Amino acid sequence: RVGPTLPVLSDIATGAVQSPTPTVERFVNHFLRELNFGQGVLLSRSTINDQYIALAKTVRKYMMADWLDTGAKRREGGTKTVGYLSAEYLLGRQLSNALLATDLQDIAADALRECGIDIADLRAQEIEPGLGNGGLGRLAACFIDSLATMDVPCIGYGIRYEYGIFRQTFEDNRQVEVPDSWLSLGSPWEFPHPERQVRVDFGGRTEQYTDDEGRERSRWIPGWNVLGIPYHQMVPGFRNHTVNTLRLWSAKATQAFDLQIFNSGDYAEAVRAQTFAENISKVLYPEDSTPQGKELRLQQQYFFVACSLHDFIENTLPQDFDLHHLPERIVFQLNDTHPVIAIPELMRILVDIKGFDWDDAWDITRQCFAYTCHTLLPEALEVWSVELMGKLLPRHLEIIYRINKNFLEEVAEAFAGDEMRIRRMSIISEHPERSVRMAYLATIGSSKVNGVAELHSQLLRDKVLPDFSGYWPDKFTNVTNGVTPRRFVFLANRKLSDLVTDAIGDGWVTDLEQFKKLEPFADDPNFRQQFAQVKQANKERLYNLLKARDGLDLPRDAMLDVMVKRLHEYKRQSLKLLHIVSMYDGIISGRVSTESVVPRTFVFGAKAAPGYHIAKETIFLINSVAQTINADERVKNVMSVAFPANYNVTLAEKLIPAADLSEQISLAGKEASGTGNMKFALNGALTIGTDDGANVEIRELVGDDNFFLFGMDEPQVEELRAKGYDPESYYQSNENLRATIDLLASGHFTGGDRRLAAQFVDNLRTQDPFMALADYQSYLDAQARVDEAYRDSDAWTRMAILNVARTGFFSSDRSMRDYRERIWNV
Ligand code: GPU
Repeated sequence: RVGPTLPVLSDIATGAVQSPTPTVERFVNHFLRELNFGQGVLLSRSTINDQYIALAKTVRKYMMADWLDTGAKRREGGTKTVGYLSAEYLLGRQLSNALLATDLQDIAADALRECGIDIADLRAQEIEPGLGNGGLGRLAACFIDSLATMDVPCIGYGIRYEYGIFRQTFEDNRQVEVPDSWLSLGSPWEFPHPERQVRVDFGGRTEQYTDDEGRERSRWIPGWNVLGIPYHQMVPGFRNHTVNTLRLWSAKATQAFDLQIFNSGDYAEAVRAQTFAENISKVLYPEDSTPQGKELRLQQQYFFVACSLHDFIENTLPQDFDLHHLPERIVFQLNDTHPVIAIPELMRILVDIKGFDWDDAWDITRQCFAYTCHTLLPEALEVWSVELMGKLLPRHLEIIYRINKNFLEEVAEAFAGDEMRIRRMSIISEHPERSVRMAYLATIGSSKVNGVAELHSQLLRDKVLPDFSGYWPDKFTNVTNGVTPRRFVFLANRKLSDLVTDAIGDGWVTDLEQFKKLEPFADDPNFRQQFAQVKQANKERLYNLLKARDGLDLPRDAMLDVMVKRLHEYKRQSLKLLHIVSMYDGIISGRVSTESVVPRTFVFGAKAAPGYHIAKETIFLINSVAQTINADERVKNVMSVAFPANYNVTLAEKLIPAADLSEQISLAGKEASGTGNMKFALNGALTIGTDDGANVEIRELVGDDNFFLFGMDEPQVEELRAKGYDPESYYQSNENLRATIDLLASGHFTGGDRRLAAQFVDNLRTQDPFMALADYQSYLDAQARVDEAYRDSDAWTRMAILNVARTGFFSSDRSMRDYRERIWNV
C-alpha cells in the first residue's frame, strides 16, 4: 500500500525538490510555473486568487524536502512522538508564517515585484483557517509551532471542519453569524490522502462470548460507520529544516453506507445518507467553554480520536510493533476533555482487537495519555449522558463502567468503604441524569494532569479535583501557557522585531528569555524614543486598516485601550463597558472637563456563541454605546469606541502590536490562564488586570510598578460569595455607578428605547454572576492610575519596554520544554 521499500535518499528526485539556494530568479520561475501549469493561467490573465494559490504552492515546495526528510528521520529514529489530540486548531493565515519559517520573505516579495505583483495583496487574499473558537484552539497552534521549532517529534491530530468559526457581521448593532466557507477559494496548504482512509464504527450493540482460551469477552457489533480521510498540513519549524505534520480528518460516507434506517434502496435516501455521514466534520461547534451535550459533537470527538489512534498504531508505528512497548513510542496529550474518549478507545483496541489482558492494557493505556484541563467553570466540564454514550458507543460505555468499577474498588480499599468519597469520585454521576464525567475519566486514565497557569493548577487541585489530587498528589502538575514569538512578535510586529534585533541580536526568536537583555535599554532615552515611534507606527497601520475594513475614523494620538477575546460573562466585557459609560457620563454631565481627561480610544473584538443570549445582548449594547459616543460632539477627540466585526487571528496580529493598554479583567478564579494577556505584554502594552490566571505570573515578572492591578482576589471572591453577594447594594451605595447604570438604562444609547438595555441592566443589578459591580470602584481607581501614568509618555514607554523585557517566559517554547520535562519524557 505504501510503495516499494527504497533507501530514503533515492526516494527523493534530485534537483526537483531539494532546491539549491533560493534566488529571486528561481523563485520567479517556480511561481510562474505554478501559475501556468498548476492554475492553468497566464500571468496577464491571472486573478489575485490564482496568484495567491501559485505563491502558496511555490512556498510549500521549498518546505517539501524538509518535510519528507523529517518524516523519514522520525520513522527511522524509533523515538517517542507527541500525539497532540485537539478538537481545535486556530491556525491563522499560513502564507506569512511559511515565508517566515523558510526565510523567503524578501525573495518572494522581490520575485513578485518582478512579476508586477504586490505580495501584500496576496497575503490579504488568504482566508484564515478558523478551526477553533479561541484560546484553547490558538494554544494548540502555538504548541505545534514550538514543537517543530524545537525539533520535537509531534503529530497534531484534529478535525478538518468544512466550516470553521462563523464570520461575525453586525446588523443594527446585533451579531449576525455567517458560515465560514474557508475552503471556497481553494486550500493550497493541505494534502488530502483519500487512499489512507480509516473506517470508524458507531452505534449497534455489544455481545458477550467466550474466547478460545475460555475467557469471557465482549465484542462490539456496530450499527453504522463512516470513513475518515486524512488531510496533511506542514508545520514548519523556524529556519531549522524541521517540518512536522498536522493531520486533520474529514468524514466521508462509506460506499455501502449501511445505516439501516437509510437502507431503503431509494436514490434520494442514499444521498441523504451521504449527507448524514459527512455532517460529522461539517462544522465547528461555536461554543467556547460551554459545551452543549449534542450527539453530533460526541460523534466528532470519537471520529477524530478513532482515526488518529488507528493512524498511529497501524500506519505510523513499524509493522508488527509490540504494543506492550507503546508508551515508549507515543504520548497522547489530551487538549481538554474533547478527545478523552481516546482512553476507552485504546483499551478497546488493546483488549478487543489485540487480545491483551485487561490489566496489561490498562497499564499501557494510562502511560500513553496526559490530560490538560483548561477551565474551572463547572459548566465547562464535559459530561455525556449514559443514554447517549450507550447508543453511540455501547462498547466504550462498557469499558468506562469497568474502568470505574476497578477504580472505585481501589478507592474503597484505600478509604475503608467511605461511601461519600466513592460517590464523589465515580466517573458516573447520577444527577441530574446518569452521565459520564469526562474530566474524571481523563484524570483516572492519564499519567499526568495539568492546569495552564500556577493559580489555575492550584485551584484545579484544591477545588475541581480535590479527591483525586489527594489520592495521587504526584499526578498533578502545572504548565503555564505560552505563545509563539514567531507569529505574535516577529510576524505581527516587524518594526519592534527590527528594533529589538538591532539592540540585542536575533537569538530571541527561538530563545525569548533573551528579551531580558532589553532591560538596560529602558533607561536609554534614544531607545525609548524609537520604541515609542514603533508603537505609533503600529497604531497608524491599525487605523488605516480599520478605516479600509470597517470605515472607522479614529484619532491618531489617543491612548489605545484594547479588550479582545471571546464574549463571555466571566471575562466581563460588561465591566469595561461600565468604565466607558462612566467616563462619558462624567464629561457630558459636566463633572469632568474635556481638557482634563486623557484621550482614549477603546477597541473591542469579541464573538459570542450564537445561542448565548446575554453575551449577544452585551454585543448589542457595546455597539450602541459606540455609535452614540462616536456621534456625540461633546466627547469628540477625547473618546471613541470601535468594535470591528469578526475578531480573529488575522486581526489580532494587527491590533495587539498597536495597543497601549491590555484589558485582562476576568473575575478572579475564573480565567484559567489567558494567552492574549501574554501577547499584549510581549508587544509592549501595559496590563490592567485582576489577580487571575496568568495575569498573576505576568505581574510577578514585570513588577507591581509596571502593572495595573485591581479587584478582589480569588479568596475574597469566595468570601463574598459565601457571605451572600448582593449587586444592588453596590448600585445603591456608589453614586457614579448608579449614574452610569441609570444612563445605560435610560435609553440614551438605544434610540430612546429603554427596553433594549433592560436585560443587560437587570442582569447586572439582580444577578451579576461575575461580580462586576463589586469590582467596579476598584477598576475605576485603577483606570485613573492608568491615566496618570499615561500623561508622562516617556515614563509610560519605559514601563512598556520593561514589560517586553520581562515576559520572555511566556514563549510557548518554554511551555513545550515544561511539558517535555514534567509530562512527556521525550
Ligand atoms: N479555553 Br474549557 C478555551 O478557549 N475554550 C474552552 O473550551 C476552554 C478553555 C481557554 C481558557 O478559557 C483560557 O483561560 C486559556 O488561556 C486557554 O483555554 C488556553 O489554555
